[in-house]
Amino acid sequence: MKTLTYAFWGCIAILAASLCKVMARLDDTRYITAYTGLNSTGAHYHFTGYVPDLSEMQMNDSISSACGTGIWILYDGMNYSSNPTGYFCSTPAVSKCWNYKDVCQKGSSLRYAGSPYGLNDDYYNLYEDNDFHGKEFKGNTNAADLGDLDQAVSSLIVIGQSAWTFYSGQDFTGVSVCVYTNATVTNADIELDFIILMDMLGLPDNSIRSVARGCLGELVAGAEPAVPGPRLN
Ligand SMILES: [Ca+2]
Ligand SMILES: [Ca+2]
Repeated sequence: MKTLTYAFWGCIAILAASLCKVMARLDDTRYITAYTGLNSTGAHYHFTGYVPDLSEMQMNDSISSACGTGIWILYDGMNYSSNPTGYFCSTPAVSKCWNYKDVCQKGSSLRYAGSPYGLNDDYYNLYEDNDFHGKEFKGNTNAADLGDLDQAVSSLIVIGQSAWTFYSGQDFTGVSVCVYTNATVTNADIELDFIILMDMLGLPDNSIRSVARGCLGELVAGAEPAVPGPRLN
């Protein structure tokens, strides 16, 4: 149902927004509630999945603030801005509210990075263009080739506690780079580990052709590895 909701479930209209936040469950369910006004005010819509066209919810170019859990990416254009010149805005969060900067208040599509199941499950998202724009190839298992994104990946996000190794050749061959997560957001006992790479660090753009779980690479990006090796950042 395409319903524009004006009052949060369980919150009586006269209650302050802060009380509604207290009532919200603190768990690891990924969601984003987007508001047309700053500070969680105005019309709002609760999202749990990909939204290629926010106009279907009457939220195109109108999101000013949000509350949520996960790494949600808001794009200037529809369909995740296949034109990579558009901006993107993202706020990794666990049960947190934020305002979007002015430049981010023209969002037309929305999607998350990470597993569709557990918030902090080991997972990778590979994107066709810089800044997480365009098509994606994603998963939680080894991939000997990247399908449509073969020699096309320009940015990536890794979530969870496993390292992943990215190769310049199909079938886990060629030059390899190992990527660990390097940042964490927490709230109570809920944890979200991630690394956001807007370019490919030591590998040339559009060079990734396969990916394997674990740190099997010659070069390392992200958090300090257990066995020190050459580092890229
Ligand atoms: Ca827009
Ligand atoms: Ca590319």
